[in-house]
Amino acid sequence: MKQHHKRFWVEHLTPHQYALMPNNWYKDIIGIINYGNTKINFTPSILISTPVLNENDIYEVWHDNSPLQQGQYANISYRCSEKLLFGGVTIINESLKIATKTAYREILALQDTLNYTAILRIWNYFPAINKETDGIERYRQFNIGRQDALLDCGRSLTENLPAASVLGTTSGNLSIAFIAARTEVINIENPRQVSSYNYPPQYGLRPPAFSRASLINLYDNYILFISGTASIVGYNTLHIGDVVKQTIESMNNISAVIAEAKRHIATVVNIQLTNLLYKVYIRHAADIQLVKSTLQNYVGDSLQAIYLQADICRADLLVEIEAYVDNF
Ligand code: 3EB
Repeated sequence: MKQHHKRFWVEHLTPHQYALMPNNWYKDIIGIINYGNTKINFTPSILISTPVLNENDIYEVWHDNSPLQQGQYANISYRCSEKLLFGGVTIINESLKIATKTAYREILALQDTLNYTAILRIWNYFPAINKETDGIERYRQFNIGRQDALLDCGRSLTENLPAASVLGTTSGNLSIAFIAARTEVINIENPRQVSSYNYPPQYGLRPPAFSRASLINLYDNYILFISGTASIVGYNTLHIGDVVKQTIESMNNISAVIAEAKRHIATVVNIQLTNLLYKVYIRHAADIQLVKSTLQNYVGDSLQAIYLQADICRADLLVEIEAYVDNF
């Protein structure tokens, strides 16, 4: 994805590749998600303890080739351009519910203060996602904090919701990265899946709040962020215990999301499975070869993906896949 005629793009770099970049390369970075162990010296960046499978750390570097400003707002470090705001926030609090509520209130307040109309994409990470404390699973505590913040800030629980991922790390605190935009965002749902905000109460009394993808026209090009996507049809987990079938079902869902994006904007002909940059979260590191070969069969030789070990937000999910693509 390293194509410098683009005004907005992302690339996945190893620490070695990052270290070799020339000095003038850094100037258009709007933010970095730092997967692995070693914290890099860049602001904003967030360190996410999801082991990178069979590799070194990976730096997910987001570029915006227009004038950037850097700032700090409460716990959020950010950079912004005329069109985009990239923020990173880590909150330390014994209560995950309070940490989440704090982070989201700060994010929504910053978005309002700087006048970015919508959050395009948000990545949420915290340890022990499937662990119950005080009789409630931590993913559900996160959902309570997120919904509380949306309500406190007067936001809809069903509209203008970002594409999102929520994954369990091996250590660290609640860490969130987000991208907000001033341009209108098209929120995409998946006709094969019940919308997250309509999940029945068996998945938590306070449902999740995210859209399946977000599509915007940025610098005269459409870009699409696909949320973390799993083996869920309707609202049920399918293929319990079968990582290969879960991978195929996740890809069937991503295919449906792409078709839905084309239903909204017919001209996005280059938004195709073969052009996506994938991030694959695998619960059991030992499953990587099965997941990788299944994806290679599904997508073909052009597959571009990174593989991280992470816990998924339902204990019966073994794999989750997110993706980014532009229409160039
Ligand atoms: C799902 O479809 C799988 O709570 O923001 C994926 C992406 C999932 C985002 C969220 C949850 C979230 O329900 C889990």
